[in-house]
Amino acid sequence: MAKLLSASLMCADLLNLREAVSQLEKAGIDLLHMDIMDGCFVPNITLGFDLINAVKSITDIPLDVHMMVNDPGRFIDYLKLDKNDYICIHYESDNHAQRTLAKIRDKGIRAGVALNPQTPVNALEYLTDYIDMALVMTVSPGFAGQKLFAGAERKVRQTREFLNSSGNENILIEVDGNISPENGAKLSRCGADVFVLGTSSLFVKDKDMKQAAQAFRAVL
Ligand code: S6P
Ligand code: MG
Repeated sequence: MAKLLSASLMCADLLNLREAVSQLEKAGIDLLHMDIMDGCFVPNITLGFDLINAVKSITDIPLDVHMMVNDPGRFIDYLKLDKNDYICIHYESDNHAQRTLAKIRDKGIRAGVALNPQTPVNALEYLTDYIDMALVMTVSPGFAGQKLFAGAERKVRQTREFLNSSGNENILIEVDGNISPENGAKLSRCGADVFVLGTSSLFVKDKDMKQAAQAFRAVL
């Protein structure tokens, strides 16, 4: 499966987002990772629906929306996305995750489910018919600049084994949190397909984004 790079826009220069998107296009980035937080499910607030829809209107790079909000089903209609985009909701945030995932798919958008570090892989078991992507959090969500959690490699390996042995090898595994080139290389070998690039790789002061993206791809 092709390996995909997803740039985390909350780590970009928020006062120059149009320029950041244009640079990411030139760098050949595959997806734009958009973090939505509500200050309740996670202790932070980041990108909002209007901003995300505005970014969608200026680029052809598909969006990879990561919802870290309680009851995400309430908000799906606010996002103006299409068949190339993803919306990931957290398993832990939704008592009716199956219904919400089906709703995302009914709108013609790709669906994903995200797991916090301590959530077991078998949470995916009855959701595989409703998802295109499993987002394995490699840090507890809420902030950029954290350290990879101790079980990250084992969890990605287990997730890949679970998906392959249940006939779901087409479901992508995304990893998010402290994805440096070194951690990306390790997690790629464990079976990760989509890499969220933030302050550990792409958004580093004085670093050229195109070169950083090329260097990251080279280690996968
Ligand atoms: C935060 C959010 C992430 C971060 C990304 C930052 O929980 O979901 O997408 O933006 O992890 O990357 P880094 O390299 O600073 O950890
Ligand atoms: Mg994220």
